Amino acid sequence: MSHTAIVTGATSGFGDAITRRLVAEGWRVVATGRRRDRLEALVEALGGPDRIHPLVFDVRDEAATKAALASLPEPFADVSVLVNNAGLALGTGPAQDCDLAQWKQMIDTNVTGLVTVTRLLLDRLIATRGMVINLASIAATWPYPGSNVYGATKSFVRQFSLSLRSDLSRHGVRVTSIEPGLAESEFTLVRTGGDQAAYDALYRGADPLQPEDIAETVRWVVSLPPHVNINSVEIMPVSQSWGPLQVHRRTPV
Ligand code: NDP
Ligand code: 8X3
Repeated sequence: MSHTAIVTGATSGFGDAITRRLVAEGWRVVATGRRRDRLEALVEALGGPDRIHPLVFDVRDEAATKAALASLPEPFADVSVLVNNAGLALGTGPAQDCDLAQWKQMIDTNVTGLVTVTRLLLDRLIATRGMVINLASIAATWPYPGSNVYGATKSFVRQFSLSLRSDLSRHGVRVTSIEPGLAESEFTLVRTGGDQAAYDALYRGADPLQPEDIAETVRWVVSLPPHVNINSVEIMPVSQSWGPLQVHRRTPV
């Protein structure tokens, strides 16, 4: 494996923390996202263009994604670790109240975008006997009211990760699905359309996971010897656990 990783969605939250952690561990990182100013700030913060290469594209735009990945200069082109982190949730309401455009944006980003980046990099990952790390979610496994399409996109990511394993193991390529629970990041502001009160209420008193916890998990996964594959990692803050299944009763009973 070369020591070059690509991290999608590096402009905030998990992707930003993963990029910082990998660079601190001596990796070269291609950091991607739509917000150029944030990527430029990251390059500045992490010591300049020798260690980190910014790549601005929207994962929903196949042509732009293809052009961006084809433009990578050496040694950044020699990617051996792909961290598919870019993604989002939009909305918290029940399915019957949801906006179809938001559903499609989640599918286009979390599913189609992730698949596009993966397919475009597969030859390089096989050539380097590399690794794919996908950011799924506990919502892939544990549905909750309002998880509807978001949860379904993450189920896709989880299952795609396991299926990729079956195709790639003969090439020595490892695949891991990381499935975090409650984690504090801009994710919740994006999901709620910038509702700071909802953000504060969700995390208050919960000691949620922090992006650095996910970065530490990625560091651990990439540091394991080449014969070891972590298939999936489900991570929650201690404060989060399972409730009873809900029962909706007719009224009057
Ligand atoms: P953030 O909102 O902080 O970061 C999301 C990142 O995704 C940003 O860098 C954003 O970059 C990028 N992104 C979103 N849409 C696109 C797009 N169309 N093209 C390119 N990049 C895009 O969220 P988190 O760091 O919390 O989330 C990262 C991943 O982890 C997501 O896949 C999320 O579903 C998952 N996750 C999050 C959890 C949480 O509770 N926070 C828990 C479990 C999983 P930009 O806007 O610059 O394009
Ligand atoms: C984010 C975690 O529980 O909000 O994927 O769906 S959750």
